[in-house]
Amino acid sequence: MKFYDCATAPSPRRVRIFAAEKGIELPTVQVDLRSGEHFGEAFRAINPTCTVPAIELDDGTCIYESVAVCRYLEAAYPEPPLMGSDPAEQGVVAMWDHRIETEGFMAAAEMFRNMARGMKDHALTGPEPVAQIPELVERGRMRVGRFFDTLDAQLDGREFVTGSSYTAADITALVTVDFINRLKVETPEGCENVRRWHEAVSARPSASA
Ligand SMILES: N[C@@H](CCC(=O)N[C@@H](CS)C(=O)NCC(=O)O)C(=O)O
Repeated sequence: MKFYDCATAPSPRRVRIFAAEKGIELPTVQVDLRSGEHFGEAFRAINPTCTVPAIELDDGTCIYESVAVCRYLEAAYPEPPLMGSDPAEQGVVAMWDHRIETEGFMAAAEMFRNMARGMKDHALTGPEPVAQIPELVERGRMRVGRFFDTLDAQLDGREFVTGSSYTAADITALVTVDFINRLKVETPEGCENVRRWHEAVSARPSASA
C-alpha cells in the first residue's frame, strides 16, 4: 500500500491519526501541494480530484476522500474499532463524523480558501481556477462559531464526541479545531466542554501524527 500525504495539510492528518490509533505504519509518499505536484499526470492517475489524502493498494485500487480511506483501514485493521462497535454506534459515529466535516471542517476551509494569499484563484480544490469571494470569509467565520456551539453541546456530559469511546468523529473534530485555531480563531471562552475535550485528545500520542 502507498499513502499519499502532505505533512502540513489537515485532511491527510485525519488518516495519519487514524492509522496511529490502530498502530499501523503506512508507507508514505509526500505530495508537494506548493509546487502543484497534485495537478500532474502521475498524481491525477491516483486521484482525479487532485487532493490528498489518497491510498493505492497493492492491486492498484486507489481510494481517496479521508473518510473513505479511514473506512478501508477500519475494515482491513478492525482493532481497535474507531467507527463504532455495533450497528447503532456505527450510525452515530458516521453521523457525527459527517456533521463535523461539513459544518466544521468545510466552514474552516471556506474561510481559509477565500482569504489566504496562496489560495488566490484556487478557492476550491481541483485544477480549474476559482476566484476567491471575500464575503465568504465572514460567512465561514459565522459557520465556525455555530460549529463550536454544536460541538460544545454534544460534548456536554460526554468524554468523547459520541460517548465513552474515542472514535473517528473525535479525530475529525480534533483536526478541524486545530485547523480553525491555525486561522487565528480561538475556541470561544464559553466552550468549556470543547476546551476540556481538546486538551484530552491532544495529549494522545496519535495527535502528533
Ligand atoms: N474531502 C476531501 C478534502 C481533501 C482536501 O481538500 N485536501 C486538501 C488538503 S487538506 C488538498 O489536497 N488541497 C489541494 C489543493 O488545494 O489544491 C477529503 O476529506 O479527502
